[in-house]
Amino acid sequence: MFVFSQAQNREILLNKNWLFSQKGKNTWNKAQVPGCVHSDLLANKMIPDPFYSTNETQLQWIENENWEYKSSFKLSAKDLKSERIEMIFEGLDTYANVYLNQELILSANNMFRSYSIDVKKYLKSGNNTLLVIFESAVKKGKDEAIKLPYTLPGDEKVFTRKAQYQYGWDWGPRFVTCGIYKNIKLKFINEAEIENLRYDINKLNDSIGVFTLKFDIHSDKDVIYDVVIKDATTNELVTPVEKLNSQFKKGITPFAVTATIPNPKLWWCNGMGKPHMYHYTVSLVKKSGIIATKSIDVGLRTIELVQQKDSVGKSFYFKLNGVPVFMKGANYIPSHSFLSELNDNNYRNDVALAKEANMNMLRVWGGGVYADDAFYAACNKNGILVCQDFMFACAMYPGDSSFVKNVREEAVGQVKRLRNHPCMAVWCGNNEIDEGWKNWGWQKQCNYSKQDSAKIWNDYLNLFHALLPSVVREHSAGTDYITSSPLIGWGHKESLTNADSHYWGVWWGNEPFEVYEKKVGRFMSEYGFQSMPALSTMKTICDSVNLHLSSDAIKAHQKHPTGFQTIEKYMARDFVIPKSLEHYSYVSQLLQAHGMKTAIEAHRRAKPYCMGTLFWQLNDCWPVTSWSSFDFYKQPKAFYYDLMRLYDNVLISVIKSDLYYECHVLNDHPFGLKGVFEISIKDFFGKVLYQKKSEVSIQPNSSLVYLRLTEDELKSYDKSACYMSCQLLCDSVKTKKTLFYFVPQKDLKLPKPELDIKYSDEFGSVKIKSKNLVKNLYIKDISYTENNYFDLEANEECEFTVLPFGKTHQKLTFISLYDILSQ
Ligand code: BMA
Repeated sequence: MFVFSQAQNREILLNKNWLFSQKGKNTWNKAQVPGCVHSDLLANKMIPDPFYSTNETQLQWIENENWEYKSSFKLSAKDLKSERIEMIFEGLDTYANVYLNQELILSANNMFRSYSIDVKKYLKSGNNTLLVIFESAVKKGKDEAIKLPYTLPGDEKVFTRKAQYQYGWDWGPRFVTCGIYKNIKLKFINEAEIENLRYDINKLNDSIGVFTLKFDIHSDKDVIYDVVIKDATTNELVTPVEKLNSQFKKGITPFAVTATIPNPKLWWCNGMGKPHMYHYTVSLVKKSGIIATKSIDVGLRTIELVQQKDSVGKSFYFKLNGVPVFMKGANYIPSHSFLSELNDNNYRNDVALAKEANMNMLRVWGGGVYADDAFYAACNKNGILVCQDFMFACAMYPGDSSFVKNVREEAVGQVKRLRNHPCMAVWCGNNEIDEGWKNWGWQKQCNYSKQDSAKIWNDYLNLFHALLPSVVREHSAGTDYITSSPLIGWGHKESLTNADSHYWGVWWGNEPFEVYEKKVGRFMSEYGFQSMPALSTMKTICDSVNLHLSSDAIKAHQKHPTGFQTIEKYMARDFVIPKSLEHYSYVSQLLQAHGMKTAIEAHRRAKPYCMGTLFWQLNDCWPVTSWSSFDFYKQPKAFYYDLMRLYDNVLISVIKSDLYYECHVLNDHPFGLKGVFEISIKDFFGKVLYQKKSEVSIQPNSSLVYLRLTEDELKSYDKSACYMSCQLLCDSVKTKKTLFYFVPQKDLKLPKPELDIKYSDEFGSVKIKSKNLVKNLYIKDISYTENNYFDLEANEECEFTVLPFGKTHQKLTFISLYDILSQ
């Protein structure tokens, strides 16, 4: 048992006592750190809610102003005796001049970097002042843009290393904010420090795991310490005895210890096993006690992106611990327009929702931010692999030496920060820039000369083909890197035979959902369809008078230029267009769910040709109509609930081919399944018209076609009044039922639901039953339960736990597809 040494290093947070003012106005108001100017203006009631109604438009002036933040803190003479004192800025957004006691100590220009400054010589005993002046990123960007002889697609935003979505996106508002968006700390250093704690896996198989823990010891003087490395779970010493007592010269000394684990527990992604992690602590100890201590989680796994030429093109799949795994997941954007509003719990919650939906991969998209540590920690813990973009998206970036140097610093910092998270599967240079340059007409639109084009492309190659992969190689050796996602635009047939694919022929190209069945690539890393958020979410952006599709408020929360027209065009194909906004939102969600089901089932049926499906997009950054699976307030959409079935390891997928109705059973489990498969065709009142029931066995990681029915076999049934119910009953795993309808939703002859609802006061439990089929039963205004928007078969009872009602329980209200078809 060691005690901490008196002299050990310590940190204080400098997040208190901040005031802010518009530069030049000298009117100081309270500010939050971490925070940003928009949140501070709102908290001081100086602006209206940026997310409400059309307020976004009237708040654009903020981005053109400079903003000042100031605070003060006291230090004692004893504090100043520390050998070194560092001020650490974990995140400044973005162009920030920092003055400590009126001396300029930092000019920051990258929100993705953290800065550490030796400030001892500027500090004094008593009161110290800090002033941070943020210059308008928009103006700075524009100043840079005019220095170039050509225009870069992406305008002023590409010159600034700042979250690109802040400049507006097709799902996000334009709020180019600024501020101290992460902690500021002051660190008093008297003793050595442990830096760059990391590990390399040297050997890994079922019988042995060998890895090396590495770190640097940073000391301002020559010292002798015990370096105590312990397994935090068993408390066993890992440092070999001969290495315990070591001498360190002034400066930075690398230290490494190799550990061996017999029969290691591997880190597995969700659905494949447990995401096991080993925990270690590293401490520097001398007689007076512990000088410094750090901990690290070690996830023993190998991950490899396999891109191999084959008879069709080139594969694109991940092997985890040597096993090819089909990736099921989504694209992740920042969960708020104002990043400092997010805390660790928000990140954990997003990852938990991904896990509950049976995902095993998230792609952190390049137009947002490298997520906070809490996000990656949650991914490690929940077995969610991460496909990580560097923060560049849909634009061309400058290539001058100061920009490139800035990017290098950013990349080194981020790669070092993230390299030891077992969730990290691959780094990707950017989002859709290769595709944009080659297919989106930029070169014509911007009227480039041959030389301009050559220069811009060369700058691209320098960043994404040279600099970034070299940083990954240097600081995270062994981690895969791809230059751009996707490499080939969706208009080219090679996009379906090589590399990963963003398929936007549905939505952007207006192609019907059925096209998803044909356009299946090797790894579908983007595709998607919009829907409206729930009415309760829309109520937060306008009053009841404006709750209609043509109100300015609702339109302002749709950022795609033809978003509502596109939704309606698709809606008319399969559904009846509803009259009220509430019904419209409900049907838009069913429509999205229908489209995504078509895509995901096709991707999964195409395994192993296709080895992954990541839809666009998991989440939202404000209340908006978008491609998200759950909205800004974490209200799941209909599609989200279906993901639990679509991404389950066992999926039953029914399709209509030219000749047959086929029922596929897909098994992603690494083990085989035995069970009874039951298919029934039923009418809407529960009468069984057809049934097949038999024993099946499905090999590990494979699929089978269980049944083919011809049109002829079904000709005696009214296909608008019956459906197919398919279920695999297995002892070893619980599987989900799939219901298949033969005609478009608008043609279904649905009966009026006859719901029998039983409330139980105590536990908030509700039992619902109906005499006939209820299609897409949506229970309104409840917080998340494990199911909603589901089909309730005739005489089937379902039970829910909703928020406890207590004695005064409020009656639940519902919408079902019948309400729309009968309107
Ligand atoms: C994808 C993304 C985003 C965009 C989305 C929807 O290509 O990379 O740029 O928001 O399409 O249009």
